[in-house]
Amino acid sequence: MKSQIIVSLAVASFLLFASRVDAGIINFDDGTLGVAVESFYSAQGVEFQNTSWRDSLNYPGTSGALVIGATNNGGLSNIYAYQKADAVIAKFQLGASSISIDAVDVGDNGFRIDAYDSLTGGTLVDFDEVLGTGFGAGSVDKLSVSATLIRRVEMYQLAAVSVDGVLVDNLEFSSSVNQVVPEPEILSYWSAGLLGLLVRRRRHEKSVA
Ligand SMILES: [Ca+2]
Ligand SMILES: [Ca+2]
Repeated sequence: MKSQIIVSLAVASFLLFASRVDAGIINFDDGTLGVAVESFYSAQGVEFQNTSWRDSLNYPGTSGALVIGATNNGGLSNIYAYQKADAVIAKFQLGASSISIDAVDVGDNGFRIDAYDSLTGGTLVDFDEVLGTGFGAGSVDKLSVSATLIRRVEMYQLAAVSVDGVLVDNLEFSSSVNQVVPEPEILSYWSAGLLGLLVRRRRHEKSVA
């Protein structure tokens, strides 16, 4: 009976810890202004490409002092402006089933997020887009994509009708349960528990023999 309880606890704790890598939120406020994000959030399962921290300008809808924008924006005079060829890219190691971001200050250049099923290339599995007016002062739009498996998202302005820019903040993502891969330390924790159980059982068998 006791060993059954221990097994149940081991399995329950394994599932509990495994589910922790199942979802995440990144507010980008732990970075450094002007620096490239790249692999800064790889422990949370996300790697960025052509992405740098930018000043949030305390615009409504942003969190804290920092947001993200394109490292290389194709030479546009506004560092908050970038189009499809210079998209901000996020790659998900485990694969995500739903992803959302806050697009702040989207004006008539619009903004779009494309979701793909591969780290490079692949098939477009979902997209979301928004179009504002003027320079988009005060606007806050949550863009979201969902699919069975998303490995990469690309974010960019739809058009360049003006020098207007956009601020991207608060990335939220979740993975479908069958794509959850436990971290190595969780596996070792779990196997140590099982080993302890086997030793106990042996001792028990010896004592009754
Ligand atoms: Ca932020
Ligand atoms: Ca704007």
